Amino acid sequence: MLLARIEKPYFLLCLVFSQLMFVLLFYRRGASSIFQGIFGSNPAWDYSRTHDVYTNLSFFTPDPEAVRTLYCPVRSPILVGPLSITFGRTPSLKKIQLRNRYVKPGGYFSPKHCYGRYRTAVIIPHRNRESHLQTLLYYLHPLLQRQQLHYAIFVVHQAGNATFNRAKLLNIGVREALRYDTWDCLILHDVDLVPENDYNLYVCDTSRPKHMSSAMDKFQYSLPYWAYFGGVSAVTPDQFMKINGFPNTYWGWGGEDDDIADRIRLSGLSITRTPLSLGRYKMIPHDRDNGNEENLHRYNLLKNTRKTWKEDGMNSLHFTLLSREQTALYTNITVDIGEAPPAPTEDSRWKFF
Ligand code: UD2
Ligand code: MN
Repeated sequence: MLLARIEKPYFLLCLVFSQLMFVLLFYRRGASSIFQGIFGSNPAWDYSRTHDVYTNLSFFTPDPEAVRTLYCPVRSPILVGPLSITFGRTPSLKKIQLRNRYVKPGGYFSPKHCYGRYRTAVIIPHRNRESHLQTLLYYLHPLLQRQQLHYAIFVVHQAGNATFNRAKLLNIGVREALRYDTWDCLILHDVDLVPENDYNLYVCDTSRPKHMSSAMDKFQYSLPYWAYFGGVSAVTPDQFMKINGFPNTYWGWGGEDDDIADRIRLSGLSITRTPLSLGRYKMIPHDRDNGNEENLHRYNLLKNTRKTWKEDGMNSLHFTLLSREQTALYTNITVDIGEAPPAPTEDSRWKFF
């Protein structure tokens, strides 16, 4: 019966086609997301049973007798999984400081019992979102400590009222973070995204840029589209330099995340993604900020990424550093990044078509 069917050419064609589609899907989205698509979300994590984000931190009470001799294990033994996250009252800086007694000025931390195996810099672009920043610090510090990382948090603050430029601030954050220390991993992190599971490790994949916020509550815990690269991502310094960093030319909301995904592809790399069951984030609800209006030129810019990515990025980054400050919970870098160029006139706009 099967043999008779196989002899029919259209049946063979269908078979080959469906196998090709399957291989393509595997390659693009990873096996785990396909299984999740078919069987629903991974039952291994029960997000209805969550843990306090400060669980197990007493483990870090330093023992004056202890001598650090070994590297921390690859997977920290004190992780707890799904976390309780609520966005009620903003935790005060004082409270966050009290609960994170071993975080050093500049937002540095190094495990006390072992040598941190991974060195991670978290970089946050910021303006006028102090309450979001405090909420993120309240949740992120204990999570990173439980992961036993050697880490620091850098906040790059755009001074003035010019249009916001997320990608350029991230470029600056990388350049500055690398002046302070050597890092295995750079985590580019929106200020308003809080991770829901401490098994979502803040470390890099050494062969591919990693998109970490694959499942956000604002998109019903699914990926909005397959090339999506917004929110939280992790790249090694080498990967970041290979893609010439992020574009400096996207002013206002939108487009820069797609440009980054494009430059990853154009430089010969590909994206890996944290599985949907793990890459879960809650976004602190907010309206669009003043000074971060939708970037209406983004589609024109995106059409040209292929031509521009080698000239627009880390190798064309200019800014004025206004201050570097080691606050109790993070390193604050304040910069003047200039202004968006004047909007193209009607005449020049036509040249794109
Ligand atoms: C989405 C993406 C984000 C980025 C953006 C388009 C998610 C969760 N995130 O964010 O990564 O691609 O679209 O540009 O889908 N910010 C400030 N002050 C401002 C404006 C922005 O600090 O006045 C920072 C802050 O870190 C914020 C980030 O820029 O999280 C992105 O801006 P957004 O949160 O307003 O945009 P959103 O949520 O649509
Ligand atoms: Mn947001």
